[in-house]
Amino acid sequence: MPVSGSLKIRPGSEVDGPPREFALDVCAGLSKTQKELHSKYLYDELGSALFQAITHLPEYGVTRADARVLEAHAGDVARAISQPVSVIELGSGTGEKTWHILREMAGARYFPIDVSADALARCEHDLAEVAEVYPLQQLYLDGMASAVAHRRSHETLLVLFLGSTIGNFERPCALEFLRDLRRCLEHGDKLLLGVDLIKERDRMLAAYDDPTGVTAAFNLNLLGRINRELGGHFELRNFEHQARWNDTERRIEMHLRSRRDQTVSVDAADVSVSFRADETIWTESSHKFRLAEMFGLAAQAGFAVEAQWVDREWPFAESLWTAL
Ligand code: AVI
Repeated sequence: MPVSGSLKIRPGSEVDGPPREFALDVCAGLSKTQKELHSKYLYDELGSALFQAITHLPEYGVTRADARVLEAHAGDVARAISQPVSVIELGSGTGEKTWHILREMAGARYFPIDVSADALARCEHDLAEVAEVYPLQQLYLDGMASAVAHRRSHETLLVLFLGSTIGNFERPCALEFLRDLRRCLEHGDKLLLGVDLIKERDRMLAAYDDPTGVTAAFNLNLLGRINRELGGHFELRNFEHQARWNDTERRIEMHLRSRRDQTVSVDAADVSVSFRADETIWTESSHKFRLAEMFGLAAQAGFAVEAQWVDREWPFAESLWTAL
């Protein structure tokens, strides 16, 4: 039985960036005309737990669709790749969805990359029966560099970037990121990219504004995090979660709307910010894709699309690319 490996970068390295960086980003973001906070700050311990809860919401079909397509086509993915393989997953979490892929690739090495030590520990435990697991607690590209440094000769790399996380990048940044990934790979290596497709507006909006209020809590927690970590003085009840569909940019935007005129200070960021009633803080974008646009995106990033599989229940695609 494959055993878990010992290539680990353990807690202690501040993958979230130090509080100073958080404070500077808060100060810069809240000073803009359209106030904004970077979506990476949504994921502290509570935010990550709330995101986990989102994945179980009946209205949020993304995670289940991703898992269904992977389960149905794990064999097709495995057959498209010459062995031996090392599988590198960006933002693996507990690696639950990847189990099916690894089971089809007997003896593969698996490098899950994530910022959560707890998720990686579970991943290492749960997937040890189907792969040699080498957890990397790092940011995506740092983790890629670590995994690639352990590449063996005659080995193919398969990079997994699932769950439509690429949709959280602004489109030009997504392309830049895919190009950075390509630079880490060799000709013939593969990328499996999960993307959420454009669907009926109401379905998309409900996925980001559920009646249970979990997504609202996920969004508002960002203000709570600023209060806890940076001495912020946000009164959370004075803000309200909003999800909007931006048809021009083809994305869902999450905002926090100020319910009234108010001024809020954040001690560690040394700012005092005034809000007008109805003014918003933009906290996240989730871009949605057309199946056909994947060909252009792949080509611009130095890949060719080899296959695409789409879920029937919730339009979501798994796109398999080959590095040119
Ligand atoms: C992690 N990411 C792909 C999620 C998304 O759908 O954009 C984050 C999320 N935000 C609100 N709900 C889910």
